[in-house]
Order: sequence, then structure tokens, then C-alpha cells
Amino acid sequence: MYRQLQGKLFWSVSLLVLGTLAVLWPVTYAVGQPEAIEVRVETGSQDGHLRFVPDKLRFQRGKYYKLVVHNPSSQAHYFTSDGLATRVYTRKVEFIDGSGNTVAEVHGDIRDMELLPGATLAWYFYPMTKGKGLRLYCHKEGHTEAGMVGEVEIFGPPPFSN
Ligand SMILES: [Cu+2]
Repeated sequence: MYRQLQGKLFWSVSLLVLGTLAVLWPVTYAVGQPEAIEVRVETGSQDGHLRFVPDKLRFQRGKYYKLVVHNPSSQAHYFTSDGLATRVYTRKVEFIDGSGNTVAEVHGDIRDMELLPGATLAWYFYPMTKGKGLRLYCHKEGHTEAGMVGEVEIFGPPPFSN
């Protein structure tokens, strides 16, 4: 009787442990490999317009983003937003070549980036602080004046809180 009970208990505990592992496995995996929300923006256009496309960017606090910045135009442009740069936690910036392969990664805070014609960067970050009407601009001579400006918004409740 006692032995039978012990056997039952063993199987109950085993099933509980296996069940818990089965439930936790995808969670553990998701934490190790966060899925980034991809947002794309272009600096300038192929036909030479001095603008950001789109010129309004919105990010939610605490989400994980991959901001792909691409320059399709025939001249260099800056992607500059002090307001965005100071409100995010940067994981890395990837340099992507013409075939779509990552050729370099830079880790640490990013304040400003210049993209040569055809260049593509992927900026991975977590927005941390709220902000509205944050200025985005290209500071190549004459570009801001020509309308190469945009706006960034960071919205949502504080990250990592319940
Ligand atoms: Cu520009």
C-alpha cells in the first residue's frame, strides 16, 4: 500500500516537473532570443527629395525594436534625433551590406549616424522614457532648411513595472 502510494507520488511529481518545464521552455527561449519589432525608415529618396520616409516614428516603451535606417539616395544623410537617442537603451547597431548580410556590430550608446549612399543600418533598442515631438533631422548643410526633418514619439506605460 505504502509502496503503491510512493509510486503514485513519484509519477505525480514527475508529471508536474515535466509540465512546468514544458510551459517554461518557450518563455526561456523567448527571453534569450527577443523578437524585435521591425520599423523601417529611409533617409532621402531615389529621386533626390530631402525628407525622411516616413517622417513620423512611434515607439512603445519597454518593447524591443529593430529600426532599419536605409539611404536610397545618391548623397549622404544624417539620421539624428538627440531626443530619441537619450530615451532608449541601445543593444547594438548592425551594419548591413548590399546583399543583406551583417558585416559589423557596434555596441553601446548611439547619438548620431551618417549614412552614405546605399547604406543600411539596423539599430536595436528598448525605448525607456516617454517623449513627444522629439526632433529628427539631417544636419547636412541645407538639408534641415529644405525640410529634412521629422518627429519621434515614445509612448506607453513605464517599462518593466506591474
Ligand atoms: Cu540629408
